[in-house]
Parts: sequence; C-alpha cells; structure tokens
Amino acid sequence: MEEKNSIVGNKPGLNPMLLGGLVLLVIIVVGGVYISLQRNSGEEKMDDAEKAAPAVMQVVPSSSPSSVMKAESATKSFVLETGSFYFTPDKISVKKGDTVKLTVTNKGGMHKFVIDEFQVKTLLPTGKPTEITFVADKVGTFEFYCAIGQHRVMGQKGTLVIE
Ligand SMILES: [Cu+2]
Repeated sequence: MEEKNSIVGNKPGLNPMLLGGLVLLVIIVVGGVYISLQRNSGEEKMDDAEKAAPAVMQVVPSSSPSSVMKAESATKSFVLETGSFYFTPDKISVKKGDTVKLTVTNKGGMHKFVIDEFQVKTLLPTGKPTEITFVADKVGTFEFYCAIGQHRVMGQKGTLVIE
C-alpha cells in the first residue's frame, strides 16, 4: 500500500501538478481574453475618443478632409469698439460652425471681453486691437460682456446670435 501510494504519489503526482498548472494557465489566458474583450466593448467610446485625438493631430497637417470641412464653414470677422461702458456693435450674428474672429479695440479703461459659453475671457489692453477667435459650435443667443467690476450691469455687454 505504501509503495503503491508512493508510486501513485510520485509518477502521476507530477502530471496533476503539470495539468494543474496548465489549467491555471488556460484559466488565466481565457480569463484575460474575456476581461480584455469586456473592457474593449465596455470602453469602446473611451478608446475611440482616445484614438481620435492623436489621429486628428496626425491627420490635420496633410489631410484634405479637414480642409473640405473648413471650406463648408466660414470665418466671420467683426471689428468692435469698447469702453466705459459699451460695446459697438452690441449685436453679432453668425451661422453655426462659423469661425468668429473679433477685433476689439478698448478705447479707454480696464476691460475684459468674456463669452462664458465659448470659454472666451480676454483682457483688453487700452488703445490697441485685441484679436479673439472661437468657433460658433452651438446654436443659441449668448451674451458677451466685460467681467470687470459692475461693467456688465452698467451696460458693457452685447448679444451673440448663432443660427
Ligand atoms: Cu469693462
């Protein structure tokens, strides 16, 4: 009994260990594949977004598609004057997708040009034109204003209409 046991314990004893190891490997590999598959399907949007960013950066310098897209939208330029406490003109209308280029000259006083919805926030040095460019990527009526003190309430504001 002891001999048989030892034989049984020795010879097949290696095989179960090997088998066990193989089974473990298979479980790890299969499990890994499953997990990666689940991650892929689950994070598809994330992956796309992550891939899209570098792809765009690579594509932009040499691509014709992006220039075609740019050709569809226009750059709309406006010359504005501002001071205490006004913007002239105080209404700007563009089309959705337009690139809006504002040249704002501060005639006097400390003023800022702000459009919250487009992350525009620029200090306007006195006496020289300041260029502000952003893409009108959403439809709506937005306010541009000066963020210094009470200037906005005192009338230093205007309307941006995007159709
Ligand atoms: Cu101001």
